[in-house]
Formats: sequence, C-alpha cells, structure tokens
Amino acid sequence: MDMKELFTRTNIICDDVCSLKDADVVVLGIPFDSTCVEVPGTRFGPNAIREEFRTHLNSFDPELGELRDVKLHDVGNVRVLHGNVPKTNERIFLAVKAVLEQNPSAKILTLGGEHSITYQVVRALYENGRFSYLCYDAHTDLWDKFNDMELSHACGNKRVMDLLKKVEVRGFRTGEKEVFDTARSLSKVKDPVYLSIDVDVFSDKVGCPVAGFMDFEDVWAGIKPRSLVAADVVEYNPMVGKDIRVAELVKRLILKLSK
Ligand SMILES: [Mn+2]
Repeated sequence: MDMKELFTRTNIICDDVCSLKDADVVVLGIPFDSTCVEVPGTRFGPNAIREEFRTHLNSFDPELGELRDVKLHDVGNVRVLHGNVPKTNERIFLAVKAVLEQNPSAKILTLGGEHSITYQVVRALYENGRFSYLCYDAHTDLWDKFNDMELSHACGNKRVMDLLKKVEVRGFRTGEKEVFDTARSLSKVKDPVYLSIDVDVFSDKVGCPVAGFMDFEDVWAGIKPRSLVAADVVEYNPMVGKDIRVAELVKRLILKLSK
C-alpha cells in the first residue's frame, strides 16, 4: 500500500514546515476506537487535538523553545477500518513502516484513538532499534485477553510486554488484583524509552474514566528527564468534553522529541 492508501490528510496539526523525508518529528493520527467498552469517541481525538493545538496554544515554550523551529511533518490519519480490529492493526503497522521507510530517523508522535493502537506502533518501531517502554495510565492494561480478545485496548501493555519484556506502568490506580500485582511487580525501565500516555492518568475526558487523577505537571515532571525514541498520546475523548492540556502535552512532546 502506498502513502495515499494508508493516510488521509484532511486535517493536519500545523502548516508543514518540512517534508516527511526531512522531518525530525512526524505526527501521525489513528482515529480508531472499535474495542472501547465504555464511552466511544476517542476516534475523534486526533483531529480534536490538532484543532485545539491550532486554536489555543502559543508556539513558544519558555523551557523547551520555539515550535516553529522544529522540523515537523504531520502525515495525517491512518485510514482505519472501523469495526475491523485485525485489519486496522495491520494497517497501523504498515503505516508506521511506510513513514520509517521514507525517514528512518524520524521521531514519531502518534495521536489516538484508543490504547490498542500502541502495540502496533511499538511492533513497527521494534525492528528499528532497541528500547524500553514507559506507560502512564490509570489502568494497568495488562490483561492477557479482554472480551475474549488479545488485541483489546485493555491488553495493550501486556502485548508490548510479550514483545519487549522491559515495560513499566505508572499512575495505575484500578484493576483486578492479578493485573494490579503484575503492574506493581514491574521494575523501573532505563532510557531510551517508547513513551505511551493514556490521557486518563490526568483527565476524565477519556474513553474509560477512572476517579482520582495524577497532577498534569507531575506527569510531565516524570517525562521531562527521559530520553524518548517515540511517543503516543491516546484515549482522549472530545465527545465527553474538551481538555486543552492534551494539546499542551502534545506540544511539549513535539518540542522534546525534536531535541
Ligand atoms: Mn487507561
């Protein structure tokens, strides 16, 4: 499949400042939420984040610098097949591979969509180099199967763990005893890391809200010193309401990934 079959570019985060080949940071949206069991709508996350990014944010950050100086490219949204989990997963994998083929050193920032998409991005990046996996999530996402499905949003961290072994989850505060104990038993991972942020760690504008939240700036304080190979921001659900901290997080991640 070529880029036009894999991506739709009707809404992009900013006017492109450089081509895909020359970019340091590549933004990629995955508007998929077909395994969601609580509040559907995270499929609207990627475009909502872009819209809020363009509407509310200044391009300058006092600590991280100027966004206009970043060699940034938004490749658009993966053409997902709603309701078809296996085929969408395969397409996500191919889409990330297609980006890496044109720009092997690109730092990819993925906008979800539900959390099941993360595993496919990690799988595609995995052949490009070794890294650990750090996840912020109110849930452990360590189920082996959920609703009799291995590729559910609730199994994402488990699938990544099957592949990478080195996995750490932070901010989890709900779950069955079995998965909770597994999450607590995980060691701290070393850099470099793939960073996955489920927005439910600090927000209730999500697909599966959990009461009690980490402070947004505490989450950022944990991310700030890390060395990142790539990142994703998932589970934002603009159908529940707006939370512009998500776009703010995306802005900081773009600036950080560009360093
Ligand atoms: Mn979660």
